[in-house]
Amino acid sequence: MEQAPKSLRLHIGIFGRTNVGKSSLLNLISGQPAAITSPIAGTTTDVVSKPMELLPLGPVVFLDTAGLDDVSELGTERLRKTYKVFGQADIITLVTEAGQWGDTEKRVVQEALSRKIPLITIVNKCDLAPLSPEFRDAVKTETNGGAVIAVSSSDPAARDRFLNEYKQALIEFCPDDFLVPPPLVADLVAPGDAVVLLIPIDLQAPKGRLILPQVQTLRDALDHDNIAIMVKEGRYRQALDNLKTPAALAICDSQVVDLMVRETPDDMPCTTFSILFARLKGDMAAMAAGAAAIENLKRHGGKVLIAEACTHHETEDDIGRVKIPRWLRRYTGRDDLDIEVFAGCNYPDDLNSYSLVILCGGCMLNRRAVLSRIQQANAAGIPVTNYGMCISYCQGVLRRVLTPFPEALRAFDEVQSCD
Ligand SMILES: Nc1nc2c(ncn2[C@@H]2O[C@H](COP(=O)(O)OP(=O)(O)OP(=O)(O)O)[C@@H](O)[C@H]2O)c(=O)[nH]1
Ligand SMILES: [Mg+2]
Repeated sequence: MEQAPKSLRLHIGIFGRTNVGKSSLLNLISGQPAAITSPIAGTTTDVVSKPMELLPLGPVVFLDTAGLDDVSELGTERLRKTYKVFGQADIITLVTEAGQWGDTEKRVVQEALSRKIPLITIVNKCDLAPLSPEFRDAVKTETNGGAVIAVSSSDPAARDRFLNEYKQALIEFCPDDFLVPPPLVADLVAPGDAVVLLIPIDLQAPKGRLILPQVQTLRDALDHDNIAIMVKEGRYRQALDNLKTPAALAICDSQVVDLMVRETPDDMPCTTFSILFARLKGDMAAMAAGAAAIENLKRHGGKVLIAEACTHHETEDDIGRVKIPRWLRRYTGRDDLDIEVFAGCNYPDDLNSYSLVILCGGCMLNRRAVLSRIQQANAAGIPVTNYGMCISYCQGVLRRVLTPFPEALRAFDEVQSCD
């Protein structure tokens, strides 16, 4: 995590009056005493910089500043340093208290709006004065619809709930640049390497074309100067045998994953389009850990949410409505598994009744939307995975197709070893 270059970290500037609890908020978020706090106004003098990893968002750095209303002798110098942070921040967190909205808060909002930096307002010390709906609405109006979150930052018990709400707001409001996805295959193979793509052409395959994940992966391989070979699963072995230099990677549609794994030499990396998309659109490690939680369904049963992003025409052997439920029931040996399917924008607000959430590959969703769904599941403490990972798990080959991704493999093994 410490290796992530600074420019790729989301810089979050924390601003507000002296003594409002900016440093206490930083300490609550980081879960450690990163900044000195005290009841004396003007405790923070220099900017305190705290890098951390905020999953599923990624690497961030918090910049805790001196109060903007500091009128002490050294105040001018402190103000100069604080103002510099406006120039570094990708997102601004304004800390205030219930009912407190004066020149300082207006100045922060003005800086944010004029620099087009997204703003999240934290109403702190809610143990002393709760956030009223009227004040929440007033802040929303003043900040042009920015997020408003209540907290009591001196209370460690408030951490989980607050962090979940805060992360959801960061995912919603952070600039697009910080949602740039990792590559599809470029970091897995070298230019000139052969990559074999296994594409089943079954009844579900759309007439006359390939589906988006296949096209995107093919394009990525070509962009990185790979030799891309596309075959139906029946020609996979022949394609491998015909190559003078062994292929560096095979990628298959999850529905033929057991065939690919059976026919791929042990020392050749292989994976699935779904796994590549878990990384491209969301958080691969979280989804690998989520797949391992299918084991709990075997033991305890439960309710499963299948969330499909698009509202395609339902087919006889529909992946979300028919095939995945069938695989899950067969693997867990539970015919009574309660499976609910939500499609399109339809996504439940409350996930608490579910034991597992299975998202589709998300080819029609952007990274922000998938991360938001993952964070919602994380917040509810519900494991989350995707279609392809679920299929590979039920076929007993997920570990094999995760091997090109050590971090995801670790997350998967950790859950398995806890069982
Ligand atoms: N009751 C209550 N006290 C809080 C809360 N958050 C912070 N405090 C107290 O408020 C005082 C100021 O907190 P700091 O975190 O130092 O505030 P700051 O905004 O960083 O202050 P400066 O660095 O001086 O600008 C400390 O005594 C904290 O313990 C809260 O949620 N509730
Ligand atoms: Mg401080």
